[in-house]
Amino acid sequence: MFKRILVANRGEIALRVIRACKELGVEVVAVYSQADRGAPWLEQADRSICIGKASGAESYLNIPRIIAAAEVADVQAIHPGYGFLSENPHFAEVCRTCKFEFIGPPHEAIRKMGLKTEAKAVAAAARVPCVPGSDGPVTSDAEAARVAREIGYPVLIKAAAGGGGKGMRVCREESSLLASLQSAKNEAEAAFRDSSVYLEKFIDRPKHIEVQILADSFGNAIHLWERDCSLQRRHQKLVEESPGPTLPDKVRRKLCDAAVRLVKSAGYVNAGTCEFLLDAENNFYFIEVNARIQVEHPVTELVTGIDLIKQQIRIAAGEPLSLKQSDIQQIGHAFECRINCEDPDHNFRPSPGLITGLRIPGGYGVRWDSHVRVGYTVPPNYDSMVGKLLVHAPNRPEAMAVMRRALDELQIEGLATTLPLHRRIFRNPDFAEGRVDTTWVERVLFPPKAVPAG
Ligand code: MV4
Repeated sequence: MFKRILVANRGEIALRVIRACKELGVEVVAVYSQADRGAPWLEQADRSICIGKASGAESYLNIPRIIAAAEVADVQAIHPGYGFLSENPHFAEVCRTCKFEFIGPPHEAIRKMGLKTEAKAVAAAARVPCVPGSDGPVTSDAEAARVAREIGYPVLIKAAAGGGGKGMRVCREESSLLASLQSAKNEAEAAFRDSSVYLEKFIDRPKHIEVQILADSFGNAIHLWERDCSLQRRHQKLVEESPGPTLPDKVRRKLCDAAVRLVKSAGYVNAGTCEFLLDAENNFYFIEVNARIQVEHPVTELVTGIDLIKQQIRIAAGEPLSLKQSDIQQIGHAFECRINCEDPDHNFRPSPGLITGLRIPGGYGVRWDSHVRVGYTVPPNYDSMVGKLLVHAPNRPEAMAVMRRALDELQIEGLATTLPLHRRIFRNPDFAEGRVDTTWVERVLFPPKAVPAG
């Protein structure tokens, strides 16, 4: 096992990694930006090192600063958390070159999975169902028109280097295809400096199901069942759960086995997630791999009883997986609400600032993963998540009741948060029946305002 690890992240996930290290008996070094000087989670680290100014580019995204801190602190490994440098293949490669273990996949696997058409090709070769579409990026307007006609409209144009919805365009008929292609390419070039795009059949109102996997460096890979992350607004997830409600057991098993075949054939190592779309007939289609630990990983921890961060660290330290597939049971039901300091009544405008009051929920089946406390000022520089409220209960209705109770217990004063929206969701009859998809929040909770007549 490592003697000392550096956490190249901040906030909730930095604290999550610090806690795992302490339990493993590993020393932990935190880095922080000037905006995070004196932040609460830094007290929990054995040492903390300032790496620069508030902006991400000058701190948590600055590879030379982070490597310098790792040298100074003499660590053996670096945990990137999520966001920031977590899926940057260049950073993973620099870590290796500088003789630090990167606690994540090999840089080759990150790079390959970052190219969405490459990931789809690996999936197809592993007999994993993919959305019908172009083989790789489209190379001409004529090819795009031919493929679109073959798969049938509506089609979705996606950025090959993308993910998370950037550079996506729905196209409903051939007359608008070339204009849609051009604007998707422009957006892809601006966002990823790579204008390549590919085509897929547009799946109407899909659910978003993802499968958590763990793979070691000896060719062993297992899944830890699925999460349903359909509840999102503008590609920002609001609620995640496991198991997926309404997912038939037979489909669940096929989906999870497909994810394991995919990561095995990709040469993937460490923790990762395979994302699928599920259509109204319960057909599933692979869309992409997330080559990192995700925000919602504790949902899986609650139903499986496995600490995913500790597993990541053990795998990076060269240990073989001590878990067999048959050890991994999905027990009861878990939910996570992401609590952001954003105002849902004002188009989710950010609401950073001083936390003047805080009542943290507790009791049976409740977990609060957060880096904030009374007197802490949420800086405006980074993402706005102030905490993740999780619950676990024997079944979905009971888990919903625990979540309603915990949401009512939780009070955050001094800034606007998404808490009132979560209270609404957990009292919604559609949600109670699992009758939601990736378009539900925007269609049902925030319908576009009717244009006044006249
Ligand atoms: C799709 C789709 C429908 N059909 N692909 C959005 C982000 C990226 N990860 C994939 N996304 C989608 N791909 C086809 N062929 C609908 C979405 C989508 C979505 C997917 C997952 C979670 C939320 C979403 C919200 C809107 C659209």
